[in-house]
Amino acid sequence: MAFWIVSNIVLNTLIGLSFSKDWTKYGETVMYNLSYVTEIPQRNKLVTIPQKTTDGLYKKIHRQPSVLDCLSLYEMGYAEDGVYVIQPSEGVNIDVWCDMSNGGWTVIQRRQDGSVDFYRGWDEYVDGFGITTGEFWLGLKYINILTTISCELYIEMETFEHDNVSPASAFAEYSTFKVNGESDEYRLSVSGYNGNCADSFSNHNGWKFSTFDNDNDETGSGNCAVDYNGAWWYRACHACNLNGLYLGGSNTEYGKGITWSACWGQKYSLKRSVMKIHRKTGKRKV
Ligand SMILES: [Ca+2]
Ligand SMILES: [Ca+2]
Repeated sequence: MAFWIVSNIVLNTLIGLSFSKDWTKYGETVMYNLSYVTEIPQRNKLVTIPQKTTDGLYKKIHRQPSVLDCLSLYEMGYAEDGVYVIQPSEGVNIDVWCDMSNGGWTVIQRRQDGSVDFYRGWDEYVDGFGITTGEFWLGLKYINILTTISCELYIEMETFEHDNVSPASAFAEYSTFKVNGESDEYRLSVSGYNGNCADSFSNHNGWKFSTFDNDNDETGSGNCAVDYNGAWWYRACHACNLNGLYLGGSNTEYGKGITWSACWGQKYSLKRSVMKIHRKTGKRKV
């Protein structure tokens, strides 16, 4: 066991500490180098929170199980962006990327380099996939749990500098964002747009999630997920496709890329997109 753990640390170091969802399966038995373990006064039952150290290793920090999301951690004083474990409901421990710079946002999707394939089926979209430090989809079942408490959504979007398109980047935020549970096939509620370009998401409000192997879209036998190589709350079919193909800027594949049509049309695939949520009942950094 000890040897395996050491090997795992070495392996993680070699692969640049790609910090995947697999962390939680090591649970509380993980024995990282004790010099990286910080004990914090505890109440109640413990959960573990790994945090990246300056040398790239992860330390365990013990905390009480009131860590609903990144906002909880932010309010506890964690100020560094990075991977943390949260417990959005009892017995559900997941590692997430926390954007602390902007006040404790829980990131649910990130595209930035095309290193992760997002054209995947239902089960993977439910469970989540990718690398928490890189490109990933958190998972519909977790997004559902997180949004059972009233949340807002913030989307960051960025184009390729060399394309010189306008605007070069944009944000879109929604004062209401909720994803229903599996029995309702993760139906979307999104409204209350504010942003600095234009809204391409509100007209997906009220639709179920669709993948190439679970067609819940507004078309008949056609399947938007197949036609547009993504997975989304498709209608017939989309105004934005943030889980589309990483096509790297201007392209001829109408609607198949990472698109946000109201700003850049259906033939421009973004360099970067980040979707993150924030519980509305907590304090927010201004
Ligand atoms: Ca279905
Ligand atoms: Ca269909």
